[in-house]
Amino acid sequence: SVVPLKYRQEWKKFSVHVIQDKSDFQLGFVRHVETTLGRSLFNCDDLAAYHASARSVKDSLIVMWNQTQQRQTLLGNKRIYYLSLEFLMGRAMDNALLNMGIKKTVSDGLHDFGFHIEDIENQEPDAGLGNGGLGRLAACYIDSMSTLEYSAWGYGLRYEYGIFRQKIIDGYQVEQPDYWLEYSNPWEIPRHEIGIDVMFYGRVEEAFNSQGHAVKKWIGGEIVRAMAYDLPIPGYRTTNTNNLRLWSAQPNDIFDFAKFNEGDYQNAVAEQVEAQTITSVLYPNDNFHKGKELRLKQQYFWVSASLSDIVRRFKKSRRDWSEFSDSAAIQLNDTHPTLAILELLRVLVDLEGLEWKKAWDITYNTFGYTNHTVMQEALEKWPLDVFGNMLPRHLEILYEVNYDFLKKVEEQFPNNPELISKVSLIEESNPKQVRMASLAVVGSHKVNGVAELHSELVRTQLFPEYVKIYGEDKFINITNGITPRRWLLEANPGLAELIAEYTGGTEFLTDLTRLRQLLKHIDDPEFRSRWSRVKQTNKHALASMIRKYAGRHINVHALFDIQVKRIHEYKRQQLNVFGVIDRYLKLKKMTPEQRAKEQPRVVLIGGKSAPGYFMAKVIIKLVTAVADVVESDPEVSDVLQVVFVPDYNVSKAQRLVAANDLSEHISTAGTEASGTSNMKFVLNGGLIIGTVDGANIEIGREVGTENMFFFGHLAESVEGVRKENRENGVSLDPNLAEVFATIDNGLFGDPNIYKPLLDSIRYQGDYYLVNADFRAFVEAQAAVDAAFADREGWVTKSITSVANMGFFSSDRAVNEYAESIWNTEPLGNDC
Ligand code: T68
Repeated sequence: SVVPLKYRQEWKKFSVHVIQDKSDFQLGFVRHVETTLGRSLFNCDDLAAYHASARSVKDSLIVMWNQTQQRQTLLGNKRIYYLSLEFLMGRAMDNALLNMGIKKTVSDGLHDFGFHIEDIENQEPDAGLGNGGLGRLAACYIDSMSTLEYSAWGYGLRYEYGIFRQKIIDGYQVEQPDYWLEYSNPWEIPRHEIGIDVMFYGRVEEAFNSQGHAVKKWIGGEIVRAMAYDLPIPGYRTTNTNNLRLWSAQPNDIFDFAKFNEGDYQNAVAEQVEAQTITSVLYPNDNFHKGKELRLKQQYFWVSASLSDIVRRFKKSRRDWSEFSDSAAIQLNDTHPTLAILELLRVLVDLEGLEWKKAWDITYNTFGYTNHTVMQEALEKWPLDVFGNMLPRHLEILYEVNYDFLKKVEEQFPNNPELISKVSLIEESNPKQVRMASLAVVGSHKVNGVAELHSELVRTQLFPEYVKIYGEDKFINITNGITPRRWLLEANPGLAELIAEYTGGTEFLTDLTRLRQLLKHIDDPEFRSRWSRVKQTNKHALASMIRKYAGRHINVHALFDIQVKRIHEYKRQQLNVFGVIDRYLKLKKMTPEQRAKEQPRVVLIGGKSAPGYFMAKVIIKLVTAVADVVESDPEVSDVLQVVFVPDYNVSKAQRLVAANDLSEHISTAGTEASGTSNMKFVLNGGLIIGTVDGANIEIGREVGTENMFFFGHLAESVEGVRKENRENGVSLDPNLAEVFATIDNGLFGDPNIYKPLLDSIRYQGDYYLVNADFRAFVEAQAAVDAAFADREGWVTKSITSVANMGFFSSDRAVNEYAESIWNTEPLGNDC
């Protein structure tokens, strides 16, 4: 299939080239309108213009992608494979234009045709293939891996329905399907030629190979075909364009011939169509494991297709198996892809005929595992019977791994049955369960947490026995990071421009520590006033977004206080809203003169609840009810506004972070592994009110605790408070008691709606320490008001914080992974 040398000159005359100037873009644009879309200048609306623009830009991306893949293959460096069940990408267009450095070119080109680039970009639906932090982290990391010129691929699933759209009806969350592919996805390249058959169920038989050795054969199962869709991931200011490969389950021509022969044609076809459901929908839970069989099927489908692809690529290089882990590093983004450990063993032993010991060493050296939570309810476990029925051969392999592992443990720590039962890969419960986190630890050469405190808790609370067995060095910390391209340049172009002017160029976008240069100008009145003006402009922009999506007019001169993230009891939006009610009650007790002296505040709360998470839905209802009461009370609405931001997603996040004065990261200490939105908000010039949890701690260390509003119990005292609550009951803080009384009295509608939420605190032990942290929270909010009243002081805090955020770039994080887990280096600009 290779074009012979003598024809290549001719071919190259017509090679597509990357967009250089306006007319390159326009040529592509018009060609796509008139051919791909089959339209003309008589019926090209904004949507068509978006699709034509995207396709014109994608043509360039594909050229860059092809060159990158050829170069990477030629150089033969180790490839990084980032396996994540979620990639929360958001929109692609603006990011591609900025990374390729052609935003102005495209904007001008569109303008010449009578289009405005913002309107065109607004046509793009978010790629919402993730729930929250974990999925967005994967998106930031692939951006950094491209930008830093690592040879890297992401592997995930191409869900037809991403995270649901959230409607608020009568104050309640209502879920609607997110059919993001409705008008097709112009950024993807369907790879019809890459189809991989994945088997489920069936049985294992003994057979003999050509050398007469006994081997296991997995046969007779249901087969589903995985088809690849590729998304080119451009780096910033480099042509290095990595690949995100998403698998889609396809109906195929592999038939149930038994049924077919019985004349049951329709059912044979129907089964194939049914197979497609594997990739139809993203599971909408965050930090919660709900053992659905289809979820396990998704996981194996994705893992099997990805590994078969990785192994095929390795075999093409004709290197010896002993070099596999020098040629590939596979990172497990949480336990969701942990089956990959068993699958690689199966491929190496059953299909490639390697000895067990050799296969094990290769596997162990290839995998790294990132843990994202220590909360018990989020840890993946699968009932042994479900597991063994769907993946009979993998269960055998699991037993073998477990046998070898426990034998070693027994040698190391003889006569310790308690230890053995704690670390076994199988929990002897009823029913028995496979412990996926344990398998991930045993099968990976490094395990990392995502912030210092979290990594400490991983070592001491989650896996202390494994630390004893393997030693400390296997368990490391890599604090999360965010990409400054999306979260500063794209989200806040005004601030990025100002920073560029005062740090001597745009280098800070690839070396975020350069933000420190801003400190030199901290006393410069011109710089300070421009800093404030940028924020003010962003607040106006957010106000119009809020008008559009929530129908509320907000006061742009008030302090913007924002809490946006998944709704979860541990993230404690309920603490925020109780604080708001407390503030409201205090305002109501004031005279008009007193009220006029208060610091005006707009409290914005947004986020999705898992559809089956009852308590989270109650919290949303309470926020919307409080918002309505405050809004319709003319006595307070000048100094306090509350808005629930519906359908929070990545593109809305970009607007919100740019406009924040204050953001809330107030999880019960020890529960939020890292948080990453905390980094985004501070990078955009806001301050944090937060608990001593996750990455808040390190942000405080970098920017200075005098620039943060910390409050609440520390992680080490949480268990003590819980115990005290269990034994002696919860004694409510008087102000919180008043808040509860107001709710019970019906100010926010039927009190029965909120009773479960209130009871969980006052009668059921207050597991999340809402009561225990309430007073400190209210006091910290008062400190915020006082600090904001000193506007100059606040600007100083804002500039100082931004200047010290360099550490939180995902470029730094990815370099740490490369150095301490993947053992690889960037390709370098040597080509
Ligand atoms: C988040 N985890 C952590 N999980 O909560 C957050 N879970 O502290 C951290 O910053 C972030 O990961 C990145 O490390 C999640 O987002 C999930 O979304 C999830 C999804 C499915 C199942 C379990």
